Amino acid sequence: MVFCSWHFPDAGLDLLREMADVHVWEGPEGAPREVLLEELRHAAAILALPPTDRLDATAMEGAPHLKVISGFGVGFDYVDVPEATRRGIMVCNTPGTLTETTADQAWALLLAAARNVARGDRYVRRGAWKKYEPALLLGADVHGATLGIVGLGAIGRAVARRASGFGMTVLYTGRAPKPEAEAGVGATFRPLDDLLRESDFVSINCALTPETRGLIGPRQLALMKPTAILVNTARGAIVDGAALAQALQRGEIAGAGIDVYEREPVAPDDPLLACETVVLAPHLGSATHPTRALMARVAAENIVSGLQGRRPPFLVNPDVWREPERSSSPL
Ligand code: 8YV
Repeated sequence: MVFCSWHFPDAGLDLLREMADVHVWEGPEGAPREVLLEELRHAAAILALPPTDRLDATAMEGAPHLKVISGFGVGFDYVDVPEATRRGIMVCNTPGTLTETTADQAWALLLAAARNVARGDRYVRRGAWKKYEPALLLGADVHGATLGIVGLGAIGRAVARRASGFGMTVLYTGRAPKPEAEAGVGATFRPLDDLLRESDFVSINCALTPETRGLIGPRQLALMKPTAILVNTARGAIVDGAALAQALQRGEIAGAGIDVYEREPVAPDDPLLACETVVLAPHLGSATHPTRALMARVAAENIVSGLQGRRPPFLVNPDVWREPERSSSPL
C-alpha cells in the first residue's frame, strides 16, 4: 500500500494507482500525525508533504514495511535521513521541478516589498486614498541595486539570473566560492557578513541544515543596511523570526518578503503579522498548476521505481541503494 498524506495532483496519484493500492488522506490540510502513524503501519511507501509531515524515528519505528519516503518537494528537512538510511528506507525528493517557479516567487516578494504593493493594496481597499500624495508609500529602486543571495544552488542561481534584467550587482555567499556557478550568473562571492553589509536586497535560498538553522539572527540583521529588504523563500528556521520582527518594528531594516516560517501555518500571534513593512505569503514558492503537477509526477515516479526494484530518479540517501542481484548465467 502507498499512503499519500494529501490529495496530491492527479498526475502523481494516477501513476501510483496503476501499480499499487493507494490510500489518500482527503482532508483539506495534510494528514494529522495520528493518521500518518496509523497508515505507516501498513505502507510500503509514503508520498509525504514537506515540511508539514514529520518522518522521524518514531514514525519509522512503527512502519515495518516502509521502503520509500518520497517528498512532494525538494527540501528534506522533514525526514530523519540518517535514521531512514540506517533502516534501509529510500528518501526521495523532486529537485529541478520547482527551481524557476520558486525563483519567480522570490522576485514577486522582493518587488512587492520594495514597491509597497501589499501596503498599497491595503491602503486602496480600506478607502484611505482620498487625494494624490506625492510622498505616499515611497519605496526602493530595484534596478541598479545590489542583490545578495545566500546559497547559490539551483534556486539561488535562478534568482540571480533574473537580476540581470534589472541591471543589478549580484553577490552570493555559501560554504565556499563556486567559480562555475558564479561565472554562469555573474555573481561575486562574499563572506556572509560582507554580503549583508553591502546588499540592498538579501534573498535566502539555501537548504535548512544544522549549519543554516538560525543563520540570520539579531547580529546579522544589524549588519544590514537600514534601507535593505530581506526575502526568504527557503525555510523559516534559517531566519530568527522574532529578531526579524524586532528589526522591522524598529526600522533597522526597511522591509521583508516572507514565504516560509519557523512554524507553519504561522501562529496567529506571530510578531511578524503586526509588521506593516513585511509582505507575507503562505508558503507559495512552488504554487503554480504546472509545477505542482510536475512535483506530484516526479514524487510518484520515485515511489514506482523504488517499489519496482529500480533506483529512484532522485534519491537523497544513495547509500541505501544496492543494485538488485542478477541471477548469474548458467554458462
Ligand atoms: C513545497 C518546498 O511547496 O520543495 C520544497 O522544499 O518547500 C515547497 O516547494 C512543499 O514541499 C510542499 O509541501
